[in-house]
Amino acid sequence: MTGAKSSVSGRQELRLEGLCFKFEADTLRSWRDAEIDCQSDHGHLVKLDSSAKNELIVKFAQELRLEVGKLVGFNIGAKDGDENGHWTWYDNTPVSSPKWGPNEPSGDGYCAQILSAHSYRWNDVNCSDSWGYICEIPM
Ligand SMILES: [Ca+2]
Ligand SMILES: [Ca+2]
Repeated sequence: MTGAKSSVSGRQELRLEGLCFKFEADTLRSWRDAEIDCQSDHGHLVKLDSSAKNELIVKFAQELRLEVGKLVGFNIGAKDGDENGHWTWYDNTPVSSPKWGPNEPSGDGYCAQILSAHSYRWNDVNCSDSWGYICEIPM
């Protein structure tokens, strides 16, 4: 899978198959505030519901090369809001192909991100912590 890339005022964008993925690395927000920001663009936090899509997003995150000297994380759309160990997307569909990093989910939070320290595999994290995030917006 490949997609067209563009940069718009500090945001990195990747377009693919009717979707625009916006990588926000500079403005850090909690999971909920990030989702609200995505909704203001008529989207949601990214739904990584296939391996191919996950790989595309991870590859793009790695190419941003933001990890030099700093821990970089992007919140994604998976959440376990009712804290029962079953992760879901914004539309309550179950997360069927999670790409957790080593020893994750470690139980230290109920929101998911992709984390540089895990080569951008998934990490469960405290929903109140502020991180970068990735929105998925239909074009
Ligand atoms: Ca749940
Ligand atoms: Ca964790």
